[in-house]
Amino acid sequence: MVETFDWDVFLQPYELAITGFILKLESMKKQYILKEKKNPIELITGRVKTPSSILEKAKRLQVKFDDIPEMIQDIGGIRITCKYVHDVYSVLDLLKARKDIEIVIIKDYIEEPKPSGYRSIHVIAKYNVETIDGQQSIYIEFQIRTLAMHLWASIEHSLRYKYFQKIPDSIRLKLVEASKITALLDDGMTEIQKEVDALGDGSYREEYEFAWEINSLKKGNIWDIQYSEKMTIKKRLRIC
Ligand code: 0O2
Repeated sequence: MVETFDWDVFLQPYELAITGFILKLESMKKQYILKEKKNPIELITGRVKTPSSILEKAKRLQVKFDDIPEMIQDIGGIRITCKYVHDVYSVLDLLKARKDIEIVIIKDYIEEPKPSGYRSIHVIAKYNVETIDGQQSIYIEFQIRTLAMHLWASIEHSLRYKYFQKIPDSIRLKLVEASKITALLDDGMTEIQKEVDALGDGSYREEYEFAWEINSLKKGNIWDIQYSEKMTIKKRLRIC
């Protein structure tokens, strides 16, 4: 059964969903920038698990092959990275307000980090994909985290692979300590942001943050923005 299984056909709706969602979220980010509102989204990435990674997870969780679509709920994953912890919760609210997904589970590993030290918010949602055979409901996992949480998770994730999921105790303990430091870093950054907000005159702050976003546009981070829109914004800020 597994040998003859057509993974391309199976994974196609997930690829469609992830590509589509990245676009939708990039568009939200663009709207914040164009409307000169505080943008909580820093980076949006996505991936579809490989067949070997799906099978490895199914084996680890003792999930039968036919139950994979129902039981492995992170085959399609979207990761949203933010600057501040309060931005993470703003993005969570944005997802909650969306009509095109049905949220099934929210796991708050910021409020309660995993024993490994992992911190993030996971949202499992149902999403309907239009296929030539009609609508297909699939699960997507959204991971929302700060840049500091992401730094820790990326390093820990690669160590898990290096040590085949069995990180030596001494390193595991150091990772837990490092995770606590990233939490302190997040708190420290929020403090700084609050102080800047309290000190600064609002118009200066917005202008500054807007200029920062425009810089991102110039660097091509938001590549789908119309050239004419870019020029209007640049002229307004006199950064042409
Ligand atoms: P990849 O390469 O990202 O696909 P559960 O604990 O089962 O109730 P959870 O945590 O949502 O719920 O599920 P799971 O299956 O443990 O983890 C899903 C994904 O979350 C992982 O995918 C990781 O991306 C991330 N993750 C969860 N826990 C950790 C952790 O302790 N460290 C790191 N670095 N990432 C974690 P995959 O399949 O591991 O890999």
